[in-house]
Amino acid sequence: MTHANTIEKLGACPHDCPDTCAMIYTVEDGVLSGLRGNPEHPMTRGALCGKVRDFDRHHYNPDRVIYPMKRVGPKGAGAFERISWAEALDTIHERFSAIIAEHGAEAILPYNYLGNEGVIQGLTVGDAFFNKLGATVAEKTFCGSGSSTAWLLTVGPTNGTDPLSFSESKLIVIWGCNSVSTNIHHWHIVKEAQRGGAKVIVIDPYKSRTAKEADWHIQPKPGTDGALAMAMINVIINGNLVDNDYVEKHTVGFDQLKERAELFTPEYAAAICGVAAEDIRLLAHEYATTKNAALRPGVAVERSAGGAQALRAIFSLPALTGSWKDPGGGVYQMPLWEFPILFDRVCRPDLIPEGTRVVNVLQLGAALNGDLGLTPGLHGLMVYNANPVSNSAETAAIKKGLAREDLFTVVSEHFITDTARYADILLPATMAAEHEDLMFSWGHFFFTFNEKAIEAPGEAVSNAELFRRLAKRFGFTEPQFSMSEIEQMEHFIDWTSPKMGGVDLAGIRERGWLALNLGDPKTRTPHAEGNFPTPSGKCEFYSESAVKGGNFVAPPFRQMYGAKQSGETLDPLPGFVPANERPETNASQAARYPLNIVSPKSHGFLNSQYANEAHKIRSQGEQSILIHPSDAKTRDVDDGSVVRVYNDRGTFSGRAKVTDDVPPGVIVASLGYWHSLNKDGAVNVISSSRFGGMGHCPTYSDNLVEVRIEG
Ligand SMILES: Nc1nc2c(c(=O)[nH]1)N[C@H]1C(S)=C(S)[C@@H](COP(=O)(O)OP(=O)(O)OC[C@H]3O[C@@H](n4cnc5c(=O)[nH]c(N)nc54)[C@H](O)[C@@H]3O)O[C@H]1N2
Ligand SMILES: Nc1nc2c(c(=O)[nH]1)N[C@H]1C(S)=C(S)[C@@H](COP(=O)(O)OP(=O)(O)OC[C@H]3O[C@@H](n4cnc5c(=O)[nH]c(N)nc54)[C@H](O)[C@@H]3O)O[C@H]1N2
Ligand SMILES: [Mo]
Repeated sequence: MTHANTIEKLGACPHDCPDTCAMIYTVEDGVLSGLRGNPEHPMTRGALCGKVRDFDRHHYNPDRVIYPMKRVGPKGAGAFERISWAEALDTIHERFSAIIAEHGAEAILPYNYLGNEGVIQGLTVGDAFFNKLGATVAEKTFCGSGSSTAWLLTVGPTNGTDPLSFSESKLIVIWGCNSVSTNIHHWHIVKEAQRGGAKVIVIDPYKSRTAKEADWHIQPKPGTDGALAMAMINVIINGNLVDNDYVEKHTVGFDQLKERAELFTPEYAAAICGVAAEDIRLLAHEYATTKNAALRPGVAVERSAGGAQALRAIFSLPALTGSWKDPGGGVYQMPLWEFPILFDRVCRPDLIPEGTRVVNVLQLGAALNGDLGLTPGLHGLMVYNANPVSNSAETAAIKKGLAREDLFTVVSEHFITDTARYADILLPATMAAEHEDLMFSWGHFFFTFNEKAIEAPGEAVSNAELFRRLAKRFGFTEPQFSMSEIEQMEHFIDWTSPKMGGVDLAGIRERGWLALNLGDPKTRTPHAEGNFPTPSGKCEFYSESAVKGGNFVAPPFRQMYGAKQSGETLDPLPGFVPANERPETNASQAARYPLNIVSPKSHGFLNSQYANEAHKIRSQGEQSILIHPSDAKTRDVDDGSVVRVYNDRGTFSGRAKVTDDVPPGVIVASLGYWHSLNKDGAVNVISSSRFGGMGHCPTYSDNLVEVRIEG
């Protein structure tokens, strides 16, 4: 029932998730009274996940930060007092200016990620401001950077297979992706294909929700996918399952790949990854001999030392078998390259002073504690769209660094998160229904518009408004610092791109979304005739660019221009790289810490978001530690025991769930729980900040720990 003052606004989910759902907000007398999925949207089809089904309630959470505040207790205690916006901006201006005068602008680091994913309010919202300031350039490689580097080297910046094309697939390999929880709208399509006779294979070290729904679950040890994929290549080549015509016309480096793969017999790979040689043969055979065979690797594959190299091997498979020729063949990865966003206009790399240093924010703890040898050291930090104490690595070191009395920290947030507790100045940020945004997607081919539906509570401002205010206070006069959200959309998108199909901003606002003009998903085969946007125009098994060297962290994870280039070189071919922390590679560490921990996403949280809401914690359950009965037995752990997980980097606790969903030697603890609300700490205290190789990706699946019963 609606009444006279009820209106509807077209919205878009702001979260860092491949699905980017189109929503419809209901507003009654200026109050967000409900929302639902937009049934018109071809990909998200009116369905919302459990996390945002009550998104209206999230907006009215009484714990929200709605006024600027300053810290009044010790760092970390979370005691704040309201101040005015003028005082907040003056304090930031004064403290940043003093740091710049004494140490130079590089002593300031912006730390931001994808708390909000919009083109306007998201990852890149503060880049132009901090570039103008001359701050250290932040390299942000939490997610997708290793897989993107692998993708760009192998097939170039192509969109790959449309997720909607999976309706045509006859064999679907979901590799290191828990689609049931993390990509539900793709999962619906996979399920439909499965009901229509497609075989679904899931490759995951443990029996995830998705693995439980598979026709076949293959269980490699974490971080060993490279061996498995190279063995598939070996079987395909030696079994004469190669599409010779496709390989000849549309690939480079077949002979070198063949040579590299020779070592990886199924027996050799089986000893590394723990999958039986017969199963590897069968997997390769079924993949290569089924027409319309599709691959869906998740972000999780990259999270070990060899993850990105494994992904290069995986991305090579459809060119070997010619599956790019079939609708619903090929690979669905992260189609973010396809969106005609003018990142140079958004980020303004031209404003970066020549030679400005780059710091990778996965190493925030080491950077703050003086362990990276940075000169100048860091004296100012601004965190927005991010919660490093929950989501970064080596978080005990981050907390120690954030507690430094001489560090001036600004945080813009919805809530007093584990990170916000350390802020000197805490600023209130709007939620999605309170601002305008345009969402790209890294999981489908649609732009989605988010209309402002209600006024912000208190004095909360959008990220774009925050940086407008900061730019004004610092006297920056570049035109974009005074553009409204809508003006920025006009300026940041290449509206003339053929992919936009002639639709303008008004057109997107009216409908709520726009399908990029990339062809009918039922028949689409983007690389049937090769046409890979690589330097050779072919699928590059062997990459000349890898040997030449350069900067392999793709934008927008790092703004490439102006900032110092790393000039590294990479292996020209895909392959297997053993994990950093592995019994075979570090015996003394493994003797003390014999268990591999995997820390995937929680079904009921979005990274660390919602993990502070009682009803969301109730439905997700408290922090659990999945452990195999044999590992539990040797440690006197019973189902339901409170256990402590630890290594040299830190310790956290949770409740044991004794289950053979995990294999012996592996434990699973999901991400998101807040330190302040959990029993003690959370999973990333044990995570290493060592990179996983290509693209400086993280190593969340590459950590050894021990478990003991608490008390
Ligand atoms: N162990 C382990 N660690 C991981 C991962 C893992 O799988 N395992 N995954 C990694 C991955 S893939 C990712 S993407 C990162 C995610 O890391 P983050 O991007 O830090 O993740 P979130 O918790 O989604 O968001 C961070 C904060 O942004 C705030 N926020 C949301 N919207 C806005 C806004 O509009 N304005 C402002 N100012 N703030 C806002 C939220 O309140 C939240 O506290 O975590 C990484 N960490
Ligand atoms: N519900 C929910 N959805 C989300 C998010 C969330 O926090 N919650 N976060 C969003 C974000 S930022 C991202 S990046 C995506 C990530 O989505 P996914 O790519 O699905 O990532 P995860 O859930 O971390 O891990 C997926 C699976 O990979 C497995 N895995 C871990 N290590 C390895 C390995 O070495 N090899 C193989 N083969 N498998 C491995 C894990 O056991 C897990 O079951 O999800 C997005 N969607
Ligand atoms: Mo992510």
